[in-house]
Amino acid sequence: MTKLIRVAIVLSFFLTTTILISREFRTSKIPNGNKFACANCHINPSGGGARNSFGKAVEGLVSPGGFEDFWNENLANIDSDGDGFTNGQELQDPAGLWRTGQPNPGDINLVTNPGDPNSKPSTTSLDDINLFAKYELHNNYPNPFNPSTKISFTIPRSEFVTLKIYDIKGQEIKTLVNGNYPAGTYQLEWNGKDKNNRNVAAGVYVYTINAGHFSKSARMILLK
Ligand SMILES: [Ca+2]
Repeated sequence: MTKLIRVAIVLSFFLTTTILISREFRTSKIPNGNKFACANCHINPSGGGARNSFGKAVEGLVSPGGFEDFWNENLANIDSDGDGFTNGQELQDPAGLWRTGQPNPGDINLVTNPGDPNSKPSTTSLDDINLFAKYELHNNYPNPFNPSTKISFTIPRSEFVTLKIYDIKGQEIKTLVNGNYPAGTYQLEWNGKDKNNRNVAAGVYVYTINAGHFSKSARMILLK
């Protein structure tokens, strides 16, 4: 055996090992990973290949040296492929609570792929998770943030909605939403600019939604 072939064999062993560990790590951290494995993160439905939009969102949440759980409410709230259904809705775990090894919160046969815009939850699946059952102002993501963050809300029926951002003194900074919206979940992005399009200072900001009789506020932190 030539030295070159031996080097190639050793190299291929390490490459293969690295890929397998990487896949196992990622798929064990997302809901239903046992059933769908890489299909949730890759373009090829049988696993492997380039990452789809959900795979990219997952990868973006892995901290540089950290291997902590990243499936959580924030990732569940993102609509990776922009088809109007959050990752949590598509994976039958809207709150991002499910962990590998725990009982599945939804019907595993109704789980769709949050990276594929052609894969949408069925009507049955949406009924099961009671999609628009209540008013909700979801946590912004990321938080803390710089330079921008996403804020989403859910309304169970058509409402006139306002969503405004205030500084810690209660002064209005920006109106993100002001209009009629049909039932559904919506996501806005705040770019850290005030109503005059000026960058605001680092600090704590409050966002408040009013929709019908529903009102809720939450805090977020702009870091610079
Ligand atoms: Ca989606």
